Amino acid sequence: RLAAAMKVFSSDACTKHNPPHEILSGRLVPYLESPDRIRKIKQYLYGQETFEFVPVNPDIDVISSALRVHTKEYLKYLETAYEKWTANGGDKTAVLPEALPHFKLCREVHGDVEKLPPIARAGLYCFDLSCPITDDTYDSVIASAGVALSAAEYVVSQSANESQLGVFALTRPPGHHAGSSLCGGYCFLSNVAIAARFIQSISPKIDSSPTRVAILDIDFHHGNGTQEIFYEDPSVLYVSLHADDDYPYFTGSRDERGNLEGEGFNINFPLPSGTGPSEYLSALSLALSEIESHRPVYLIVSLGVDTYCEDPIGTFKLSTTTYGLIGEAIAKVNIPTLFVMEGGYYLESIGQNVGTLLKGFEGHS
Ligand code: OKP
Ligand code: ZN
Repeated sequence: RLAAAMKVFSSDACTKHNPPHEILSGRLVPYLESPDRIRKIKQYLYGQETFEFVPVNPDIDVISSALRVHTKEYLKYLETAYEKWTANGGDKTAVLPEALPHFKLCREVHGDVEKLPPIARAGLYCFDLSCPITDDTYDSVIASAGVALSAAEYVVSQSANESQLGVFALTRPPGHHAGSSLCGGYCFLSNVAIAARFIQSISPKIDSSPTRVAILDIDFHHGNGTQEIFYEDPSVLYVSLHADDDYPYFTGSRDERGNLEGEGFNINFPLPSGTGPSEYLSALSLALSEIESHRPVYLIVSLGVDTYCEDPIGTFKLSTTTYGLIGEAIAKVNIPTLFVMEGGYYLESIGQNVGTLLKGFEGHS
């Protein structure tokens, strides 16, 4: 087959969000999810002939697409939080919650949340402290979703011409921890979920049922947000490989299998700390057979490379070579595939690891 370059969608606005620090294991450290992450990936992919950079489609309505996944209240909050916070004396650096409505603190949040003081309101929409909202955050999260949407549109438009089509959405901030009205784990909007719903909205329905989509999440961490969003939906299969004893700690077990009509359409593969290439590739092959049984029309990959041996917050032992094999294994499913960037924090190798996986998929590793 002719070696056409893989399309890479990106947006400069994805680098704007840049909180100065976070608290990691009790230590105040520079924010790990930095704009340099995607600068490094771009730098590597630019140096390869097999990638072609494409800007986003400005005509896509990102907000309406995000509203298929997230609540109106949450989106409005993300848009206005910084302004209201600073107007009420909050620090100019970023919005960060002071109190969280833990279920042992209160059974429910009473009254009109819009009337809560901005300092209090911040606690309603996050499950950890890793999502500071700066003056630039909203622009970046909308741009990030726009990148995923533009790439998704391209995948659908080209799917008739090429079955083994692969497209890369270079999103940042990442998305797989974000729920329908919840941020956490550096994630604000669920880029992958927004793309999945968009694909279903623009692709022709077969027998009036929604187009089957599968999501394969290979980030080191469990994608609790993606799981939550599709938990009762049989049309979107969620399959995740992740560390069993790590962040976000309270989700990702094998017995989380979906609910109601969605039962059986959520499949978790928790793996032990220290997992190396051969154990990882065996689990991946089980995950891919589950995906094939679902007979999806499209595959979306939540692509994290924090499974790399040198990653500062991961404990797996994958090598750059392993990523080429992962790409090859995914290509064997042989359906149009949208790769969406998630985590990966070892800057020296992040570009090479992402690029090697994508080249493995394209068959020119
Ligand atoms: C995001 B992704 C707590 C910080 C905990 C968050 C890790 C998020 C990983 N303040 N660390 O899945 O790569
Ligand atoms: Zn991760």
